[in-house]
Amino acid sequence: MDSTALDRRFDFARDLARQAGGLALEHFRRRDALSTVPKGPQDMVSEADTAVEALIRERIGEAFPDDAFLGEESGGTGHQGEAPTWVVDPIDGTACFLAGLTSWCVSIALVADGTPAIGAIHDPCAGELFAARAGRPATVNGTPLQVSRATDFTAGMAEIGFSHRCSPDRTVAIIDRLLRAGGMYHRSGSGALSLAHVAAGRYIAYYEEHMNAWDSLAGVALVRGAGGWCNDVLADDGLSRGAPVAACGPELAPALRALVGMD
Ligand code: LIP
Repeated sequence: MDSTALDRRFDFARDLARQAGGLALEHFRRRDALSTVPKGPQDMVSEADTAVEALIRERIGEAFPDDAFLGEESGGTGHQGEAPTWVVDPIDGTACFLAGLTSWCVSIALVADGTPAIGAIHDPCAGELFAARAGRPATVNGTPLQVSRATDFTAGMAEIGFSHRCSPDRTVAIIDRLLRAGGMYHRSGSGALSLAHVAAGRYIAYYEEHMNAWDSLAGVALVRGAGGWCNDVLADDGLSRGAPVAACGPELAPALRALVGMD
């Protein structure tokens, strides 16, 4: 994709993330009245998720009708991966959202030329808009982001995501190894927002055994735009199948890959 076309989409994505976050926040304030549907253990979808995704999908369709779309709640346009593809989680951290906790966000990514070229993550409760465009520094509210320079796990908290799409065994073993290495784990409930916080240097690392593309791709763009390392989550048909996700600053990457078995 040429630079001008990517710039247009980057400007659009940040504006859309702001607008979608505002709508999500309106629903958050009336969450007790929202209708919800269970999708699985610890996994719900609410009318807020569907309304926010509908807004995002409609605006993208109007602005870039030839681009493809893949959303957590409404699925794909059928040609995702062949054309520039928008990958969207309207509310990442739905369980936290519905519980009245503030650890949730709107996550919008664009995959172009086989890589997460744009990431926009809006945390309306914190008033933070994280943005990444390939080839430029990632930012939060316009300020450049810098990943942690930690060289070992004792230097801060590692965010460990989990969902009941997986067995607990592997994640429990990784947490055990992390603690025995002098590290500390944290789980926020929003993988996208946690990856944004890795990009900001607030967590020294992130790992989750399986993340869907709409949960991970915007955060991956942010981590890389902040000078960090992340595994290739689009390998092995990751756009449709999801993937394990590991992310951190460059100095910690060998230790993180060894801890989670990504050597
Ligand atoms: C969430 C993911 C997170 C995972 C949570 C949940 P959702 O997505 O972002 O990585 O650990 O269990 O799946 O369902 O809130 O959009």
